[in-house]
Amino acid sequence: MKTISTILLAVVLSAKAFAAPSDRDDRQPDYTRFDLNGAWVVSASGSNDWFAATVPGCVHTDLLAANRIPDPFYRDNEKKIQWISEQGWTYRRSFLVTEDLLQRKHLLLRCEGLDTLATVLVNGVEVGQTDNMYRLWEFDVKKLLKVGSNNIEVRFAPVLPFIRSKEAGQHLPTWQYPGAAYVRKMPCNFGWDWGPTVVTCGIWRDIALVAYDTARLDDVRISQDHGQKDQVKLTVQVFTQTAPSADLKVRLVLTSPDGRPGQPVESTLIKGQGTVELTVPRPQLWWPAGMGKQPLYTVKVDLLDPQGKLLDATQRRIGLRTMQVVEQSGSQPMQFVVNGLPYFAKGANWIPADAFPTRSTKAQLRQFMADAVAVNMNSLRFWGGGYYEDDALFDACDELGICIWMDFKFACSTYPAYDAGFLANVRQEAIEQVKRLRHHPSIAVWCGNNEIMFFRGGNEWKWVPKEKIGSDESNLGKMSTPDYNRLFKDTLGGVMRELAPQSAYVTGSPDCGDVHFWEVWHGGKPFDAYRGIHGFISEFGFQSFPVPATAAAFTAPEDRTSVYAPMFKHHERSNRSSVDSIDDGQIGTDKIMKIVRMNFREPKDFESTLWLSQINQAYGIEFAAEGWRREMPRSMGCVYWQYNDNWPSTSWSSMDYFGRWKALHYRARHFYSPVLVSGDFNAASGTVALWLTSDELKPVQGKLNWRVTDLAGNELSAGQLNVTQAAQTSSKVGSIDLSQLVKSHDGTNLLVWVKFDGGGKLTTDNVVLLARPKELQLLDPQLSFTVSGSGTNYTVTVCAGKPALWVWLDLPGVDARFSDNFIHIAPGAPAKFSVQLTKPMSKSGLLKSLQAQSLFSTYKQ
Ligand code: BMA
Repeated sequence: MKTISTILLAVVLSAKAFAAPSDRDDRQPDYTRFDLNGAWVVSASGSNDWFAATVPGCVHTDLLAANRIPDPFYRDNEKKIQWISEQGWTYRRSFLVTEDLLQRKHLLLRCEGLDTLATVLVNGVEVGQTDNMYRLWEFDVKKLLKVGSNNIEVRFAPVLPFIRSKEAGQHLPTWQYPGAAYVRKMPCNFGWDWGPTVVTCGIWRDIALVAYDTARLDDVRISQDHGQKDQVKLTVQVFTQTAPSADLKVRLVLTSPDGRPGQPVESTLIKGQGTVELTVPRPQLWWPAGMGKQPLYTVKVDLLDPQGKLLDATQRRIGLRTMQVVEQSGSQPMQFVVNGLPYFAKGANWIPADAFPTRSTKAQLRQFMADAVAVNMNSLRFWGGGYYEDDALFDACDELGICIWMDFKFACSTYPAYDAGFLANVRQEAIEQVKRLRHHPSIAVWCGNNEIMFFRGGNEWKWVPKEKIGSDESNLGKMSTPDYNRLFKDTLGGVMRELAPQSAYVTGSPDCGDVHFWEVWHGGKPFDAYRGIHGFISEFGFQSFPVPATAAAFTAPEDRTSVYAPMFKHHERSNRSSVDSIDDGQIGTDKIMKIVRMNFREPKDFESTLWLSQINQAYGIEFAAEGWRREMPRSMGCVYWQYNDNWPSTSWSSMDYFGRWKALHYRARHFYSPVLVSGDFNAASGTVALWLTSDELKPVQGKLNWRVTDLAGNELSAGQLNVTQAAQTSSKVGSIDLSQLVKSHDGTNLLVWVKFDGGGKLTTDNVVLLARPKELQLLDPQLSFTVSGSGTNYTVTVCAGKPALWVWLDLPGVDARFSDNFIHIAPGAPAKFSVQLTKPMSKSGLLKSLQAQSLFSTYKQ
């Protein structure tokens, strides 16, 4: 291991590289920024045992990199690392300051994210204390710096003792970790019912020295007026921080989506503020994915002194669109309206992609968003128990057309809304986040919180002083309406009205008429219960086990014998919100297995249990989604819980921690397809109603074919319909009378194959089951495949000798992306899959590893 002196030397030397400002603008404005990210050292506070640290980062990832702790995500190592959060940690580095820099009038230390209770010192002098990981902190350090080497130290106090003492003074009713709501720190850091307890600390976003002389830009606020035909008027308000006497102007350039800059427009600032109006003729509107394109305009803002010298520069990338949220009223569900058109929201709930946020790269975040569009989603809800996500995630959504339901980060707890200091802290947090993010066209709605006012089962949460709670457990988790209103309506709502009046804001989910429906998973009801719910369903879900490769990443071979093996179960959290809770994964594992057994037959081994749990999850969510899409506009949103994972685990996700698609993610491509063909079997009449649901903005025309086969694949009946489906509608387009066939063959021996041929992406198919999958008398599908291609790109054609349900390809041990999986294949109708590999592979190598499996192969025979 390196000694501390070599590390410190390396840090000082590398600081020289920071003499050039990071590129805010290539014309070198007067406002300059000197990056202090990179190599730091860290030690347990008070112990002088320094080791290398990386900023941005956190103490857990630094300890891991220094080989001082085992991988927290492996087996139950999580339990062994809880000590980290009980003590303080100090980060330190040195940096060089030049004479020139010291001459600047304003010299600030800018910390864009300190997690969480920090004391900041420069050259041994305290410059400030922080208590909110979501806020930006700037400290005037001009008087403290000197030419040559300087040092900075950030001391993090442990939050656990702090919240314990607060909680002892005043109990905060919560579903979260006790007292966690006292600190403005990512709630799921303390553990959640899908994630580990890793209470981190550290410098988790950029840190820099910034310098300017006369003035710098503070805020750029852009509003759009779509009131006139064929043009959009932009009002750009510019706010600066400036010397009172400074005489300044701004120059704005609007660049069109194809990169052509418009004429610069200049305006003089009065008292450091100014407004510029721009007109966009023939505007290209921004649309959610599937409804149109995502053209992005750029507003470049230069701040100039009277001589035209560039003081500061920034830019905002915007999309031209109107977006409204219509809250639920009467039988009209809550819905989104973009550019005047209501649309059905198809998506899932996003949680932090890693329990250690700084490990997620821009490329990974973008891939996550691309994987949403790839399965025909147009919406993601950025859930309230995480952190305000990185710019890169919003940029990707802007570019790809994913509409964001943006929760402020409050979840499942009461908060000290009676405390003026707490409210002031939150207000500042909201101001900064709204300023940072409001221009993103992808943000469809801002929302105050997750599940606070109305918790599962519709209970109102009231905040009651400790002495009144007494031993009455039913008072736990309650907050008074005035407290709720003060925080979510007045404070957050107030910031929205002031700073983003054109953005939609709702106080909480689900208290704007959206629905969190948990009667299936938490309530133990069968999937059929989804048919009894209507509206905008913003949460519902069912768990599955991870894919075998992911299971292998967090377990030892002996843990992979049963889903009840303790180390495997350790990564199932449904009935506990932190590592200390009593349940050990038993209840959640039982829930999965109970519903798997209700719908499917007994799996043959450990791996088959994993796959089958995924097929079961996909089966349930597809059943729900089809129903809600079919009844559009009675229902206008289907946003399942949950999109992703923050560690390798058993959870509600459709894509796991490593970005691997589970069966549900593959099936989402089908049940969210722009045109959905589906069937609804009525056992009483023996008929199948055929439905066509279209999200297209133009009428869709094509042929709908249906075939009925037995489970040996013999065709028993077939038909065709010519269908025209009006734009954005859903209707029953036909009905098949199967009463005779049901009598002669039984529903357990029949399948209805439906296909709508609308051309290209409008061609879509489906299978209608007349019985629970468990009852189907499946035969060995005799799957075979042929492979063509080379290197990293292959096409696999899969044939089935008998009807094959939920067919998937797998390449154990190889990183591959499949164009599709978990599809139904009829005899005589081969299916093509494209396979993309990260590393080239020979055709013979591929043939050796490639496996085609189906529901049948998961069963014990
Ligand atoms: C919801 C969420 C999360 C939780 C999930 C599963 O209601 O808002 O808090 O993880 O249910 O229980």
